[in-house]
Amino acid sequence: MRIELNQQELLSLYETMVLIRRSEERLSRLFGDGEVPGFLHLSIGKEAVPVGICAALQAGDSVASTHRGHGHALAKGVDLRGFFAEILGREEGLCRGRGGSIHVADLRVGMLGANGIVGGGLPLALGSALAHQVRRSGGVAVAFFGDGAMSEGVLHECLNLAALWKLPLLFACENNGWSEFSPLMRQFAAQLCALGNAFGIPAVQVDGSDVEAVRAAANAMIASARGGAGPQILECRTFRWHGHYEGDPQKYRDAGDLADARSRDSLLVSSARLEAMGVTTERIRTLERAVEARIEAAVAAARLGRAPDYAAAAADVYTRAAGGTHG
Ligand SMILES: Cc1ncc(C[n+]2csc(CCOP(=O)(O)OP(=O)(O)O)c2C)c(N)n1
Ligand SMILES: [Mg+2]
Repeated sequence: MRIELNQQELLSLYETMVLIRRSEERLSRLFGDGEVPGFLHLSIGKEAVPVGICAALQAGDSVASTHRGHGHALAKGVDLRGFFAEILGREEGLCRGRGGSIHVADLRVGMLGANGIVGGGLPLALGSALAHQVRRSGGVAVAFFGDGAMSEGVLHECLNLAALWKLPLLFACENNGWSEFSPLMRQFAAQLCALGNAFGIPAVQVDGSDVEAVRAAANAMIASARGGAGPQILECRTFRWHGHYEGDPQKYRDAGDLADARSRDSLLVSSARLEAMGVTTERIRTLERAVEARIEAAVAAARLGRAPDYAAAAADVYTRAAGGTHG
């Protein structure tokens, strides 16, 4: 499935993919230098999935993410400085430095949050889709999830409710074939598309390295969901270039698998298409350099940011209900 994007549209998608790739490469180095507190899960290799899907969304739509959520946040349009400040644990961060990489959220742009619980974003997106439906907002919610969530009961429950209530919800599976250190075939006995059939939910598989193919499929499915046709499943076959987490020695993975992962680089797929459309290499490099400069500025600003005040660590964790007795 393909729709013709013009040069400008494809350049814009390419720019966001470069933003995600370079941001994560920068984060990898910052992590190596001890500047990132906590764990870091990078999405290098699957940039085309969030970019293709979020390009098909409107401003009022919402997305729920996973533990590998940097691409979802950036593609949904969170502020880059707030993003780096958050991951570096600064008060100026999107969640005032309290969430870090695995809990980046910004409700102002419909980014409901990265999530440390496998499958945890699914019911959040389901609830958001229900809110869109009840409020007649015309909005759609997207639940990003990995293949690791296929065997979680919560996916099956969400498929059921979404189908039953005809919710405007896109189930966006990022199938990279790995769940931590185990291959998919050791974890899930069925096929996601077949699971969709069981619930009467249309399901499509797409090459997750081709941003145009992802966008075309997402466009059609999101338009159907928005139009009242109920939930849709988009399974994107994609790759995880890095380890499960930064620092993972990947002893469980052989060289052939890594080479396979790198063989379909979404950035190369799209830059080759751009060049075939007549965009010069120089124009592409200029765009990349501008993105890199934005990232360096965001890192520099984050480094100058304030560490959260320890005394206020519990602020926003508990709240007192008006007139209630619960602390
Ligand atoms: C409910 C739950 N079970 C187990 C874990 C531990 N865990 C963290 S990430 C992960 C693998 C997730 O794989 P997948 O969903 O395919 O995402 P990927 O890392 O491949 O992007 C697991 C099992 C968890 N965080 N939550
Ligand atoms: Mg996976």
